[in-house]
Amino acid sequence: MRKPTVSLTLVALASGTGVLAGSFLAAGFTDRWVVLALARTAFFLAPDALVAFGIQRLGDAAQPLLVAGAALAGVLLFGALALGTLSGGRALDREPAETAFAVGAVQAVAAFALAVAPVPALAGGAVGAAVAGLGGPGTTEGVDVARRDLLRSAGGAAIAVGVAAALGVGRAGGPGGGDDVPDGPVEDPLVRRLLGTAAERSLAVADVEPLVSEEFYRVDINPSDPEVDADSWGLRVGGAVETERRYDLADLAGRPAEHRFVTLRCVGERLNGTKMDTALWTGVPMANVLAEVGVPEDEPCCVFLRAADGYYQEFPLEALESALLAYRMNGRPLPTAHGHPVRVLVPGHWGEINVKWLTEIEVIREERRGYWEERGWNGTGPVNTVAKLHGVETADGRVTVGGHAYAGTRGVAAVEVSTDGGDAWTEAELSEPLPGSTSADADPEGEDPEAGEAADAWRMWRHEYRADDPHEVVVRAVEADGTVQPAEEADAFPNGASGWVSRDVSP
Ligand SMILES: Nc1nc2c(c(=O)[nH]1)N[C@H]1C(S)=C(S)[C@@H](COP(=O)(O)O)O[C@H]1N2
Ligand SMILES: [Mo]
Repeated sequence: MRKPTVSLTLVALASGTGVLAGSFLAAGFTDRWVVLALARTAFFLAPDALVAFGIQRLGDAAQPLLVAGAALAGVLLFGALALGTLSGGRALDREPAETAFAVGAVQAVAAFALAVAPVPALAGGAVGAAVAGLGGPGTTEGVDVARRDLLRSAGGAAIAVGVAAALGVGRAGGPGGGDDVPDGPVEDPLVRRLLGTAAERSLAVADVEPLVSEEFYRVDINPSDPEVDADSWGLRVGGAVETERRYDLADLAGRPAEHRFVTLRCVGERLNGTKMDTALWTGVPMANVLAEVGVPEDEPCCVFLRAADGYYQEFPLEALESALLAYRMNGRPLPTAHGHPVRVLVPGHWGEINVKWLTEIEVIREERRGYWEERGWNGTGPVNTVAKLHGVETADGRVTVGGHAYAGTRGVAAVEVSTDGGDAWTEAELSEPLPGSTSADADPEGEDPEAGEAADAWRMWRHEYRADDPHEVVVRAVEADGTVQPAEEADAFPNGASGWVSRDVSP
């Protein structure tokens, strides 16, 4: 066999790129796309320590890097398959079309083996074959021909990538996307009223989101969301219960529902990070379901939750008792990104146990470790109290600072601000609490469907003052029982960030 020429290698790599493009055309940004299948495989094979390192040190960059690495691996893998087949075809003096077909066939088989999705595999193979055929071994050899082949195949790959990208943009479930719910006004008048109240109670501070987040953060163990069909979805509630039961969405939707404003915060976020958000969630109180399955007298300690993306978490049964099985978010069906069709919301606890794409709740008698606890985190308990500083406005010697404060179910009673680095403290203006949980059957025009205070939601704070010189602003929250947010600083790993947020301000 002759040594593959440089041009043949490049044609093969272009063909490999074509496979990724073709597969993307058919699959979009889902697990059926070979790149995400590769990323997922790498993620599952990677040692836990590496995964923990990636998420702690790289943060939000970890997933794009993983996808980019997987794409490179994909080009090399499918390119190598093309190169082998092209070289073989050349050595055996096969017809170019026949060789191109063989390239596509080999690539399609490999793509299928990776992603177990026939249509994207075939689409990938077809584009891989087309690119190989355009630039593959011609009938004549020589530098000029090689260059022409190369240009052709590079052009073919570029077109394939371009078309795939154009079609893929806007597809549901893309990175950071997943806003697959209808736009337009919210239909439920009660939800509209509650969201209106949240908007009214929000304080205006530049760069600070209102009380209901406009963009809700997301944290996922996988580069793409699982696609769970709401009609065939089911939740198994079993283990140490009196009667095991299975619920489908209609079962849940047929029960008395509640609207709750709930804040989520990720244990992995920086102290003044942005992985903390609030939404109005609608769902069935977990207590309702637990009463039906019956928890034995001798109170098992814990629950183990499983999800459609392979995620699992364990935490105390007691925490689940006040949880909500949520199927709507801000008046719309739960978006794919946030756990469609059902996720759990556990009052006052770190985001990680608020399992999305929930499929199973097992009541257990002995402790087990959850996904993040196996990786060294300690995030199954209540959240740390925090006051964040995200807005700083300065104009003519007037400074306005503001942000959100959250203390889980302990509640925020006050936020204190220091403008001299922590010596003197003043109470900041605080937003009125969000309304408490509301029965979804309440009369939207009724007296007061929003009496009470949200049990697990943040508040906004704002402070305006005069300053002419650079200074350090420090902010801290005070819980409902008077406890001041601890000053001791700690990184997020493993117990969640703590300390007072501070920032230098130059008027
Ligand atoms: N099934 C599943 N649930 C999950 C996760 C996940 O990766 N898979 N991430 C958890 C983490 S670490 C956090 S902080 C929250 C984030 O919820 P959000 O993505 O809706 O903001 O979801 C939790 N629930
Ligand atoms: Mo998290």
